[in-house]
Amino acid sequence: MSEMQLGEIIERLNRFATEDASWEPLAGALPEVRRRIAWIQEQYERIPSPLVVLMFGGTGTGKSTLLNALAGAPIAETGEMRPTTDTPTVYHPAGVLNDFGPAAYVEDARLDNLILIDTPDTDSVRTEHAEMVLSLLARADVVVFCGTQEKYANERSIALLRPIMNERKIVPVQTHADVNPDIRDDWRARMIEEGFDIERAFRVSALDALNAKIENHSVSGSAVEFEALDEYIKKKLPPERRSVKEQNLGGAVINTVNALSTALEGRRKSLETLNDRLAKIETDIAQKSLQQVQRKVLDEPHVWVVALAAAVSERAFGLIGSLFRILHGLRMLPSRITRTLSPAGLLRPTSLRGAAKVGDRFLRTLAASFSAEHAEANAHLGREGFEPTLFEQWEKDFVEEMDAHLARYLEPVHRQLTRSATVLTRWTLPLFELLWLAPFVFTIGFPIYRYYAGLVGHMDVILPEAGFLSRSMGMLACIVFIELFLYSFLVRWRGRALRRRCMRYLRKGFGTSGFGFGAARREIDKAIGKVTELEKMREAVRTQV
Ligand SMILES: Nc1nc2c(ncn2[C@@H]2O[C@H](COP(=O)(O)OP(=O)(O)OP(=O)(O)O)[C@@H](O)[C@H]2O)c(=O)[nH]1
Ligand SMILES: [Mg+2]
Repeated sequence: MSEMQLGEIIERLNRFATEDASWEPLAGALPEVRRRIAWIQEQYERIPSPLVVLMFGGTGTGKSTLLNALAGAPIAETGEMRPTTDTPTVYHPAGVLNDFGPAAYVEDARLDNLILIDTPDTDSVRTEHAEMVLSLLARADVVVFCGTQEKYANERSIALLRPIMNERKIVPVQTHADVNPDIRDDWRARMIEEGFDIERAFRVSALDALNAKIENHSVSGSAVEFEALDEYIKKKLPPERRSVKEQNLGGAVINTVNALSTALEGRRKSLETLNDRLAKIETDIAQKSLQQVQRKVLDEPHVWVVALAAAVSERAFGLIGSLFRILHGLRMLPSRITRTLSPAGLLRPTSLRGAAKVGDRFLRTLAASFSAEHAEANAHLGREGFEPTLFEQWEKDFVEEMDAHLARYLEPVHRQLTRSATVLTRWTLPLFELLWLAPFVFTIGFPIYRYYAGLVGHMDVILPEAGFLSRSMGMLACIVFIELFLYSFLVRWRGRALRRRCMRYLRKGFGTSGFGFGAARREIDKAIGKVTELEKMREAVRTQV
């Protein structure tokens, strides 16, 4: 992985981990991921700085002796007592910050881009030594794993390396080569079996090498391979420090992504199942709500007639119009007094908004009837690690969503109602007015015309016979009565037609979305999105490394 790709993937991983998650499996895994990313970013910044090589291993394996041999001077304490080292020795070139904590800092201008650190042991009775090693491991790029014939398969040492497998370059070095046979093949095989990536292993006598260096004669015999190790650590690795560190960081990124994937493995399927379950519950609620709303606004056709009649009487004019208005007012008087008109309130979208409105009360009662469905959804959500939604919150969301739903789907019905009322008043009413006005004008007007025409023409004037007025009035009343009856019938007929139309709108409108679980669904979608992102990241890491 190039440095740019590495930087990109670290940034991506960082973005992934910094977003807050309410989904428990992810939220539980994130703190550790964030800790790891902080370390990765810190090490990423240190790519150009000198390579940090750590002497690592059990007590008495010759770590301090090996460091001294590499330094060519007894800078670290060695000894027969176990353990010997309890303070690290940092052997470093000039210009290096003393930021490895409490340690003996030894500067050597001959070192080039290389810091060698002698650490305490991993396996003695002094358990704080292992802790010290652990904190130093966080800064190491290369681990020189010192082992003797007795200690190379030491579980205490391997246990410290396992969590950072492939995040540090590990170089097994068998010491005491002057007294023990070669165990490197077995050691290497064991390490590879554990999953470590081992490029090279050395076998040296640190003691012989150190003595040769101190006495200033060339190394020979069992110390010969020391020269190769010396060359490898001092000459080969420092110039390659970028690629060594990048490889380490690549390993850390892979491990982090893999750990996350393991934590969330197989969760996609269950998230999708959860989504399906919620969808089913919502469909159920939608259907039951539809039934309830239907019962409320559709099962009683008179509601529609009343609603349309109210809209018509608001616009009515003329004799028939005014009579219709009075008639409607009288008819509604009892229900107005007893306030039993509530269903008609549902037909007015505006009345659905705001608390204490007719629609709101109806919707609250409706919500309360879904407590079982709510509990079931909550149980499913809880099992998948989502925050349960409180009933009060759910009820509030449900009422809001239903309100919006009804407003949306009753909107066209309401428009239709207004249109019908307008047609019935603007076009039909004048026709009805004409129907009584024409006979009236003819009945009353013709005798009057004849009377005046006779006066002018000196003809015989025939006055209407007695009782003419009352008879015409009676006839007029009959006509008006029939018209009023017909008009009311028309309003009633249109009202029922509106009801059928509303039924169609509502059936279409009551889909499955929403119904109080919108927020939970968004959380699930977010979690699915995170799993997808993680899968993509895993794929990107796999192809780039
Ligand atoms: N024969 C032989 N003895 C060695 C070799 N390396 C170290 N020793 C001896 O082993 C003993 C322990 O060596 P140290 O270097 O102190 O071991 P260490 O790993 O630093 O031990 P701690 O500091 O306790 O962790 C010393 O007496 C060394 O002289 C070697 O390659 N061959
Ligand atoms: Mg030591």
